[in-house]
Amino acid sequence: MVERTLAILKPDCVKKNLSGTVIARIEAAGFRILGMKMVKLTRETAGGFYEVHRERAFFKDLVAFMSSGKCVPIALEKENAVADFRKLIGATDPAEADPGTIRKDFASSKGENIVHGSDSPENGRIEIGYFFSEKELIENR
Ligand code: FUP
Repeated sequence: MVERTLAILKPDCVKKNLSGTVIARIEAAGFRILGMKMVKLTRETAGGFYEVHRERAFFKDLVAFMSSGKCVPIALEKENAVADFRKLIGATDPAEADPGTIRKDFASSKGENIVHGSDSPENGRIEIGYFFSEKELIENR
């Protein structure tokens, strides 16, 4: 089934000048980019995005990190997009990520792990809506 998923190039990705490299891997894996923008999240916006983790011990650090520099949210579409994107990026902790995945190759820690990927088709749609209006999502090239 054709699905949508949200990628976010996190502040460590942008700061390490890896945005182009990561986007190239995403495109090479067959994802279509429906929308892309560069944003600097406030603490409030970052906290809202990760609301489900609010009670977790790492929440404060996560919000500080996600609001520490520019991010690039990217709305993606593809057959089986959610699972395929998570396979492309690898496990949350780069130490546990498979060889050849984006996090294995570029991430420095579980907290600073280069890229976000939605964990279900439903969350993909919700998370895309957090950053993009419907008219910013362009299906035909
Ligand atoms: P993922 O779906 O791989 O992005 O991972 P989670 O939704 O479980 O976590 C979201 C973000 O919280 C991670 F990208 C980094 C941060 N995190 C930590 O810093 N420590 C943890 O133990 C788990 C997550």
